Amino acid sequence: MGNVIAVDSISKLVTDARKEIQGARSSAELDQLETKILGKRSLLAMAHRELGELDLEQRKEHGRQLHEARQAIEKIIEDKRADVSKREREQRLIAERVDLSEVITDEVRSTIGRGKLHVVTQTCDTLVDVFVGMGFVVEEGPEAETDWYNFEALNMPPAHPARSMWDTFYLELGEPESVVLRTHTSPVQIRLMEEAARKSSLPIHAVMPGRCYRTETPDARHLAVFHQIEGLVVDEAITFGDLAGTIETFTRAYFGDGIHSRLRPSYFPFTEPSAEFEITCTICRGDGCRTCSGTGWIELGGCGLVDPAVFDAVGIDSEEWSGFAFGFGIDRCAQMHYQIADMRSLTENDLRFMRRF
Ligand code: FA5
Repeated sequence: MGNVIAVDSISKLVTDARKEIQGARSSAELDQLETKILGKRSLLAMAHRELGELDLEQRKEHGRQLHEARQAIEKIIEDKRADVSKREREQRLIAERVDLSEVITDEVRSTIGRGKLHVVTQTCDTLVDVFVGMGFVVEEGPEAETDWYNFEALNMPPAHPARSMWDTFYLELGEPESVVLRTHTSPVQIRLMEEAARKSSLPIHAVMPGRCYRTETPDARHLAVFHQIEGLVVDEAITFGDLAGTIETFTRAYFGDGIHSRLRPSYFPFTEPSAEFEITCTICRGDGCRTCSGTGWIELGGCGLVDPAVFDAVGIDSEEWSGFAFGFGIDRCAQMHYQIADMRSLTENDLRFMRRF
């Protein structure tokens, strides 16, 4: 019978294996034992290989016994592994336990880096605070928008040339309606006005911060994913003077003394008249420098009086109500406020840069 393990030794093999396996203290040790007992070079595997030397009857009987032994050992290993894993997990939980009552002294604190909010989030929070202080409420809308909200209700029917002002990411094209990643926060205006018309809950005084997307190649003043804050006021007898006054009040409150705003005629399909609003360049404080191309002014956003066509689209009577809207870049604001030369630094997650704010 060559070297084939004797039948009565098979049960001893299982007994010995059980003893060894029971003694294992870790998953790693168990893995090693599994290879030793069941692997290619194990006694069991050798015995299997030598079965061919036996006659048919013996081979059958011996083969069955070896198979049962292997199954028994596998089961012992499986049970032990469950046991060991459970123990290892308990030990890990104990090791990783955080003592929430532990007192951290200033000395210890100064040695550990503490996380903080991203500078764009900080800027957004401050902008919102300023507007809330001026009596605005804060609203939000979805980032994936239908064509209706992003374009059509904003007085841009399909094929309107002004659509090309916004390089658009399309999520779904066509039927029943295209879905886009919003190119600006202006669709939230439409949602608010529709809701107010439905619930007869005018007037509206709201700001709407959020993320926007454009298929633009990032450069020092543009990102493909950026943030805007939209403002909307719908009330009785709103004038362009109300808009200009709101923007100037905000500019002084946020940027501080010496920084002013000015409005320059512009075009947006959803406002009439429309303007771009600019603030005193925070780098040269109006003297003229490279950043502001020598003009002393930097463009922050667009604004205007709500176009009656937009009121019609959302079901608000433009004879009774009037309003203004504005929208500007939060990243652009952060760039101006902290004098960040290249806007792309905001997305590169370089800790040396992030720690400045
Ligand atoms: C708009 O997006 C209009 N929805 C603004 C508006 C709202 C007009 C309400 C009238 C009434 P515009 O495309 O110009 O307009 O963008 C406004 C501001 O968003 C820009 O001045 C800039 O500050 C910021 N912005 C625009 N594109 C980017 C970009 N790719 N990266 C960073 N900031 C951007």
